[in-house]
Amino acid sequence: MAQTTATQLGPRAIAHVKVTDDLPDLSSLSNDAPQEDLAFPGLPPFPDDTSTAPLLRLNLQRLVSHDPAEEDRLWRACCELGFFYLDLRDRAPSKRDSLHDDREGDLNGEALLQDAETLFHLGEKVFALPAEEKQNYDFKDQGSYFGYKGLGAGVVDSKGTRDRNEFYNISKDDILGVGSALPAPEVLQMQESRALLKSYMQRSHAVVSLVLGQLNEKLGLPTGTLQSLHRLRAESGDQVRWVRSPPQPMDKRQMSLGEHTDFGSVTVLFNRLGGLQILPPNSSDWVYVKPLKGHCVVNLGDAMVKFSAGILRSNMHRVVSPPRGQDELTRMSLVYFARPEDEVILKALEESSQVREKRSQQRSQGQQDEEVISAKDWILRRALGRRVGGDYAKSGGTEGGRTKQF
Ligand SMILES: O=C(O)CCC(=O)C(=O)O
Repeated sequence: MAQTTATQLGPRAIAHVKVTDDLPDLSSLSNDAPQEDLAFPGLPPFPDDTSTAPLLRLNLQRLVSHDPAEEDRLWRACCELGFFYLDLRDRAPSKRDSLHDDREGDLNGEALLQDAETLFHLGEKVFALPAEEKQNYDFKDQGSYFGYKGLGAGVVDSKGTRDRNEFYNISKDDILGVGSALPAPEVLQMQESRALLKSYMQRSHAVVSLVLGQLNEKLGLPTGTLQSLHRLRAESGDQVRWVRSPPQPMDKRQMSLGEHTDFGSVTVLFNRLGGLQILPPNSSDWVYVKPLKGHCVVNLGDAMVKFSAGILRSNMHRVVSPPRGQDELTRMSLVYFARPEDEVILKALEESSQVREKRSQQRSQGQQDEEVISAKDWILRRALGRRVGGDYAKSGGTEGGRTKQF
């Protein structure tokens, strides 16, 4: 019998990350194994003998204080893998730490961790609603990807194989009052829930802005360029998502969420059980990303690939059954997807000489100019293409050939 995610929050020790050491081109990202106990209390341990992805472990406080070595590591992680851990611990909680404060721009890792933990519980309440009630909030037929998607209502491949997860997407614009409010179950309409979601969105967005600011600098873009395409209070497809995957029978396992690159700019992800896997560059072996307590996983999406003409990487990932020992549990994850503002055209930012140079190399090699498409249309096309009855062929992103997408 599946356990709920409440059980994903309790004590147990995990020794340390086993860093995969046989991946080509990633040597500079390996050997970053934490020596401390970063296990999730109460959960069966992530198995020590399972290969894990060589994500760099970056530290929020060091990035905030512009530690040059940490900024270099961020750049490397974003160019070589497009995925990294971010250690959110240790920052003294803000003095005005109330859900009712308006904290745009507030970077507070501990408070973000706390919001994420509380949101895991709220997510459980949403998924515990009767199936027919949840179904009222599936807005696919109205051309929206916000709201609920039932178990098996998405596809994981071009053959139309059904997914094995349910998820609920909540629009940032709805919660911040930038756009119109969508119908939602009562538990999400409560003032307390909306305040929590608002806090989590603002804090996640602050992390995203920090990452964008540092990438902006490394790309040599005019100050504030990337941040100006991702203003918190501008209309965008930013959303919070809970993903819930029940355990699968051992002999009938398949992907819970199909392989993909993220559609948007920067993703902030919290999970407690294994299941997320990435396909490292130049490798055909999928490897688990081991969840670490006190950390989120950050990854770049296709918009960053397009803005940087492929200098930055959005990596393929998917969700499968958790590894041995964790595979009888229901898995839940919590995601903040940051996307460019709706009207932003996804194209190389040639104000950067690095990007201009890269584009000129690509043109000289015969690569066509990119398709002219707004962030809104790109995300809609990709998200709805993965629903049952959608156009799967149109759901692809920049992964189709890193050298072809422009
Ligand atoms: O559940 C996870 O760990 C990842 C979720 C994900 O990749 C997605 O929702 O796009």
